[in-house]
Amino acid sequence: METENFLKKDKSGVYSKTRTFWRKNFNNIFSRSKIDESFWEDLEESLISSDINVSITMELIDYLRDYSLVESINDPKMIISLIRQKFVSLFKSPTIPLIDADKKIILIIGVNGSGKTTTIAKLSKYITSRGFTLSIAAADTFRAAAKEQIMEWGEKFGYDVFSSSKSSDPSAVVYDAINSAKSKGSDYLLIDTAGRLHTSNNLMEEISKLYRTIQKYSNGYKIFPILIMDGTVGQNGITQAQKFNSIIPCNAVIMTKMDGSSKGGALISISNELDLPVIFIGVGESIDELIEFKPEIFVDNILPNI
Ligand SMILES: Nc1nc2c(ncn2[C@@H]2O[C@H](COP(=O)(O)OP(=O)(O)OP(=O)(O)O)[C@@H](O)[C@H]2O)c(=O)[nH]1
Ligand SMILES: [Mg+2]
Repeated sequence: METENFLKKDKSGVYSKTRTFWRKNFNNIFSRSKIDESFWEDLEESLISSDINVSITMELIDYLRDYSLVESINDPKMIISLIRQKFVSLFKSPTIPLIDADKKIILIIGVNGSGKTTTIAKLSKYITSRGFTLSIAAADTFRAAAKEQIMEWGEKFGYDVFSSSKSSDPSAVVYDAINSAKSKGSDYLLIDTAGRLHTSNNLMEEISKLYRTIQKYSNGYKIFPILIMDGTVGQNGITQAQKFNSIIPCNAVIMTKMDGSSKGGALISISNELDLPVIFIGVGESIDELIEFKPEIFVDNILPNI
């Protein structure tokens, strides 16, 4: 889970799918002998097909065109480093760290099946392995299986899971969970919520109410909402993400299932469009398969190495 492990692991493949896709897509373009009109057209097409959105692509191409004109650059390889800088700058940086001296309530939200419950288990390990104590609130009262899923992880890894057999109102569960976490002195409270579609008004109202409850009774905890997004959905998830973020202003995004996604450009587009940092990526189903996301490392891994 550490950055060093990630670097080691990456050699064997965290970004290998994405890298293979990007290099296949871009190597041919950047190994050309000159910059001409077809170079710009092919570059534009390849960026868009790699899930970089149209407005970012257009802006980037304009910038690169101007730069190569002014600096009289005619070798495609010479602009790779500019793209690198630009890509890295498009990622938003975290304003508040997930882990610091402040106790936090981490509210996990997102659409159905995006990986919320699995990510809670992974984050729990990440946080406790750094010496912090935590409680988990099983506030997905929609599905009985969700509670069981999180209780199983809790039992297996010794996390304190708070759930309620009485209440089907997630706000009530969370209210009790905050008090319980507070009385136990937990440093973190992670809240699992039911998946929902951004178009479901009732369920969006329910999560909004849950958020208001947390704000009202946060009891000394800082609130750190995280949006969980499925990496295989890529850029198509942007509209739903915007809706979630408008109802609950999030601190960060975690992109899951990056092991099954090859385009990768969506990470750049989403971070930029939502104005949110991507702080972790999920790269598998097991508890260790969560990686701190570092834009520089990601970008270095996908751009051609010519
Ligand atoms: N390959 C892969 N699978 C993942 C990853 N994260 C989650 N999954 C799988 O995605 C599926 C859904 O994960 P959950 O954690 O249950 O998703 P959820 O968002 O809690 O789902 P709901 O509560 O139903 O909305 C499960 O089969 C997970 O094992 C990941 O990073 N990589
Ligand atoms: Mg779940």
